[in-house]
Amino acid sequence: MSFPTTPALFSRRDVRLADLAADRSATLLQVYAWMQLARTGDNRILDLFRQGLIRGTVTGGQGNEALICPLALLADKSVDVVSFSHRDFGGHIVWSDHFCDHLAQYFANAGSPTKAREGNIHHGDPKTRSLPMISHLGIMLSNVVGAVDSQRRNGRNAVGFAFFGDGSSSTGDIHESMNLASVLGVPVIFVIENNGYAYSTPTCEQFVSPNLFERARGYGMEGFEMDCADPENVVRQLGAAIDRARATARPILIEAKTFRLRGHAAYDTCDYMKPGEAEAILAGDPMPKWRAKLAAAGLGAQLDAIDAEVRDYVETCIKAAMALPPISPEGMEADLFAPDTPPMPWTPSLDSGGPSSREAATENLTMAQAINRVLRKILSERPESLVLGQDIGTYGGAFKVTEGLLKDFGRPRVLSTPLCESASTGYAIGMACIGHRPIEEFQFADFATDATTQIVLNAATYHFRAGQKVPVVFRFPCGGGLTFGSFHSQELESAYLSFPGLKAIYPSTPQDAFNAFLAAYEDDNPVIIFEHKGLYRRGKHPVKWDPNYREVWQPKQVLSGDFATIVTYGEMVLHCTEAAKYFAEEYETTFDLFDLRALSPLKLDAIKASVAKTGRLIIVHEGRRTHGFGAELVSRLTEEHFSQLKAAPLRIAALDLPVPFAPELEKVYRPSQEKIIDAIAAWMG
Ligand SMILES: Cc1ncc(C[n+]2csc(CCOP(=O)(O)OP(=O)(O)O)c2C)c(N)n1
Ligand SMILES: [Mg+2]
Repeated sequence: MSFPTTPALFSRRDVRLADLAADRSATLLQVYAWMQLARTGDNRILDLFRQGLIRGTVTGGQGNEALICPLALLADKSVDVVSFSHRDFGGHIVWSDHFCDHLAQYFANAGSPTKAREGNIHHGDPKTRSLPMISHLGIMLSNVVGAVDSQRRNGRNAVGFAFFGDGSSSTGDIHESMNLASVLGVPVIFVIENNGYAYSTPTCEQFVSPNLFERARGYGMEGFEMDCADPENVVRQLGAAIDRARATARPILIEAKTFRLRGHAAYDTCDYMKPGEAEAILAGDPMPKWRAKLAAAGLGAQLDAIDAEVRDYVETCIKAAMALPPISPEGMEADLFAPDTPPMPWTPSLDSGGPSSREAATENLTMAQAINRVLRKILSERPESLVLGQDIGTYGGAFKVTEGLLKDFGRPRVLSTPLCESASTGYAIGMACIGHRPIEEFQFADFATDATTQIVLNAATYHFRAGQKVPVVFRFPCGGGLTFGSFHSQELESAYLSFPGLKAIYPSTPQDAFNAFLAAYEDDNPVIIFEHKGLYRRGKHPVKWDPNYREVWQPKQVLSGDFATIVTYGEMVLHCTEAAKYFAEEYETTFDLFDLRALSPLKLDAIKASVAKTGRLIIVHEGRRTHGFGAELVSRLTEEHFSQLKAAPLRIAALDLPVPFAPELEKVYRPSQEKIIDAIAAWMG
């Protein structure tokens, strides 16, 4: 795409404190020029929205320029990490890319950096560590923490910038992220853009203590207030803070007093304000005041020249960006997942030359041991790997699956996190955006619900909306039968996999678990591994290095027969195998039995062929029936062979209840070998 030549005025995107000392006027004019470009851009975007040429909505940054332009100019854009918010158009245009790229994002045409899959300011530039925001406020903070930590682990002296408004300051993720950054010692500058309102809600309805920056003390970090009426003041205060964060590797909280000059968004009439209030806010606009100050200092002619050049440049760029062709839907489905990559060069043995290398060809291991061994292998052979989760270090995890890893690989590669599922997950996502490949353990799969936004809306959508690979493995210890009750026993596959963009494997044997980790680890997409807790120590089984470990993405035929096709996964594979053996012995009735293994993407060809052969289908899973995974399987497996079916498909699943606690109740709730036999027998009629 050929865009208008960028004027010399905008050829420099950096300002350092030393520049102010060396040539104060030139430096302030440079800051002014970028602020004027941001303001003019924002104003014109608003006009174009009102003309119906931009869709969705626009949340203008008018009033925020004096914060965001100096900040982006001061950042070291060769190493630093940022995630701009919905008021930060000025930051985007300084950080990277041509002004037209940012406009094309609003026009949602072929030039859009998100391929028009995201609207207005939901873009970034992952290749320069500008992490595109999702709407959910607060979510991006922990991504910045993880990305900065990734940079620093790779020897780059990076600082991060994470933004939130006075309203967003009330979310839980803000707290989790600041605490995490402080505990881990990650130098992120958390910037509260306090503009007095969140949508229509004034700060007095948002929090009680008037000084948000004072929260910093509670997190053990420095905090201060910054008046953004004077950009020179911002350059000086912010520049010094960035230097401190970089030198000390400590986070800082800055409460920036900024302005929201145009209400919340394009459609906001501000009628929730007191009479005259909106006008008073507009009158407080720092831009004309600062301009007058600079003009009074003798820079009037230069300012006039800048204003004229900005006006022309913005109009030329709008024309160029508007002239781009409309977006094509081509490739949209293919882009959901990052493409497959070649296998990693694993040592062809269970272990590696790591701290506990053993050369045995085959060993008998429990599933917990197999996972421990494969984590060791990954940590030994892949320097970009790390494992994280609650209590996974000295304690070895709630199920002792990570036992001994801390001793052998040390912190921070084996990282016990504070109790903060959302921020830990966001941290892992941020690391994955930079080049690390984290493996995150949830203590129980149930607690992943606290990280749902990070998993299903952030990680899972990243490649689709930004072309960014997010290689994270999420370990979900799941399933019931252990008297753990409603909040420690659930099967969550249908909930999570109803969102696009996640891969998932649910192994039923120690060998498959070993293989699943290698296959998931080297995948460039977020992958959930469901680990049934009841299988962790269900006997020892042979495990060996399997060069075909990627076959775990395909179903495995466990038994062959002709009466019906049984499809299942997880612990139910064991129950179904026993049930099928019973029918073979007692009734001379045999089944094709498939262990699905990969729940996403579904690979159903072999199973469809089996259904075509047997004409009967039985789905067994431990999760609940309604909206359960079986509904999707039945539909997909019968739609092609519906008229050839000899019987209605049978679904065996849990009751539509929370998982009850007492063993007598849980037995009734969950499928068991006996219940599977009874259900099939009744169905056979
Ligand atoms: C978690 C979440 N809840 C609600 C919204 C809808 N929303 C978008 S912006 C906004 C107001 C945010 O206020 P503040 O954090 O002060 O930022 P400002 O818009 O003032 O810059 C709301 C409620 C959202 N994006 N995310
Ligand atoms: Mg606000």
